Amino acid sequence: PYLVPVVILIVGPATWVEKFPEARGTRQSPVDIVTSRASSGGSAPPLVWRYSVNHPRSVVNPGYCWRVDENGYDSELRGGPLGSDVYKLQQWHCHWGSVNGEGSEHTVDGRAFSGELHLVHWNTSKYNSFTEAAGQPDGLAVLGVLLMVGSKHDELDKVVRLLPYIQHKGDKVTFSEPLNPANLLPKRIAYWTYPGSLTTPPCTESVTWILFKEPVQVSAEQVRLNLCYYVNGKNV
Ligand code: SG7
Ligand code: ZN
Repeated sequence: PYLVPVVILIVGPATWVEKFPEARGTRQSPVDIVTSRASSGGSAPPLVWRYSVNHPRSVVNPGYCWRVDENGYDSELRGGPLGSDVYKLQQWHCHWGSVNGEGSEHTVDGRAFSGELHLVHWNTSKYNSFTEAAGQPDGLAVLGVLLMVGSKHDELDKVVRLLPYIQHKGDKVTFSEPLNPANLLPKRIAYWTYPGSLTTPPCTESVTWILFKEPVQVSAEQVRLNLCYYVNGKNV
């Protein structure tokens, strides 16, 4: 079963509205999930992912945080709230805060987490490219994973180990070991879902958000290394 949050709070930075009119829209992300107002999804089909493991991936420094590009290989997400369409994994990235415990974009009953991982997929059933899909109301599906401090995360550590090599904007390195994005997801599949937007400009209202209820643990050292290399107190 999945839950749909009913009340949506607009928390995006107020000034984005001037440059990006869409930031004034009615399905802006992120939101605070008010668990008492979330409704049960009833008989939604199961959410299914099938991710490729053995293909070349790279991690880049886009000028804030990091992003792992899937480089066009086939990794699929379907089911759940996505109807009959198939979505393909494009990239995944993380958001961290300047203060440990405040980095997540979504909050749950007002509570923030240390960070938030986003796996960005686009609708290949209806659109021809990521760029085209990113402008459509059913174009993107993002899996959100809340990160909290606890034990070390082995899969995420493959990224953390490369951070020293991408310290400057535009730097990019290729992984020398296979990665499995499925290892980034929590064990329990229960999630909240709602129609929302990109969380950064241009804030396009093209994202079906699927936020896992169970947070995933990363070590304090992993959070520290992420904060120290990229965000400098800014969470983009
Ligand atoms: C991050 O979040 C980046 C952006 C991403 C944006 O700023 O990962 O992607 C690139 C290519 O740098 O924007 C269009 C897009 O994926 C918003 O994505 S998010 O809503 O999942 N946070
Ligand atoms: Zn994101």
